Amino acid sequence: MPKFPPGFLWGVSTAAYQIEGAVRDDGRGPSIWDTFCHTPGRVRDGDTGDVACDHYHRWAQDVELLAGLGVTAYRFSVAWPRVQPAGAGPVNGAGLDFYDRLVDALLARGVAPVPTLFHWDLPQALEDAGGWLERDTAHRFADYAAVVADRIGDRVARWITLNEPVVHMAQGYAFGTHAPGRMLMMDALPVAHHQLLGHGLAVRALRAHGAAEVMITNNCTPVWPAGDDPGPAEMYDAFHNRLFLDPVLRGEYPPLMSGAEFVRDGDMEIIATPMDALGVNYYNPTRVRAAPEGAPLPFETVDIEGVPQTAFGWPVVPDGLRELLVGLRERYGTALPPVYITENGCSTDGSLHDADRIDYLDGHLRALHAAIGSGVDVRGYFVWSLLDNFEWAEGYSQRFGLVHVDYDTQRRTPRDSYAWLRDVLAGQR
Ligand code: IFM
Repeated sequence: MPKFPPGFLWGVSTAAYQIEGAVRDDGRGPSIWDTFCHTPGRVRDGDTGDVACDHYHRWAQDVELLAGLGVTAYRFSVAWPRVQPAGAGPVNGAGLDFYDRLVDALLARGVAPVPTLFHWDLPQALEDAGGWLERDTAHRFADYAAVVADRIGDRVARWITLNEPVVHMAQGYAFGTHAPGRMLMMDALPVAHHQLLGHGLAVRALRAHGAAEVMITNNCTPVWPAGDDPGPAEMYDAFHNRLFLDPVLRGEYPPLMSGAEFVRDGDMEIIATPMDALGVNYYNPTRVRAAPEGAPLPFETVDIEGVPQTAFGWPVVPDGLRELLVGLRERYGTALPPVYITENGCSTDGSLHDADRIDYLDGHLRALHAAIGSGVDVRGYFVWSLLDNFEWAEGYSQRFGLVHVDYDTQRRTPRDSYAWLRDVLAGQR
């Protein structure tokens, strides 16, 4: 593996609902994912995050796995319903204690904590009041950000506000395949705006608490037209990428948001509050063509053929990461802050001998190195994920972990990819 720049951050990522379990412990309130999972037919095999990887009780063992891997950073998410069970008002000290202990344990092992404040587990009480369709949720999010920063901000330098707001809007509110399961199609657009407003307000709240580096994490994809007409691909690009990048980096929306009455005077300045970095999650490019007449959206995705696929059926295109990063630099120029790849990884058949994951990571790291070589300022890379975990609507059917989890016994067994990455990281020191 070629050498990455000095000080480059090496990490792995997880998210609260996907690993913690303990959904009723120590005062945690219900989240939209608890409700969704317990609604028959929503999640494959009726799986829930009730226990997940039991990380809430086994966190110390998981910190040892991180230390053994030799990462210098760990991206985890804070469960809003653990900290503020009703999403507003009373704070649950026991919930904060959990993250406080985790941060201390990470620092003791030389691992920088990188918390994400929202990775989709909205407190159910806020959803009952309208969720992200309501502007008030943005203000509640900023209050919650301040509560968390007040407790662990003295030891945390880098913060992520939201994870993949496009996925939460599209799957949660437009198509109904994720919690909260609403099917509003284009009427879900206020969810984009209110999440971004919450992001901007949270950036300000975190700064007021002395945060050194604040970013948003977006899911980004290079978009490839399926035929001669670039129109559908441009529309998809606007919906998936630009809707969440243009406002934070340029202070404006792409035309698809024109005339939206929920965008108020002053909102764009808040949303464009300068960030110190941009988090990018990359999995694969997307090929797009026009949808048949009468379809609810004007575009549809098409399989990318002739390349390997992950267990999820996602195409493996390592160079797409280089293409994406170079494209972002061309599009945003000096407005593009330093980038962290905050997720990249693949699901496999679950075997401990995961040569396919090693190939995936090796290819993507080389593509990342090439992007850096062509001048994109990338400061770190996080593998999704440390452990096999609850993969949302797919339940436990997709295994993304460097470490295998036996869900009957909660036994953790490092895969071949864990040893491979440990050796790669040793070579980078
Ligand atoms: O598991 C998810 C994660 O929660 C968000 N990014 C994509 C991952 C794989 O689907």
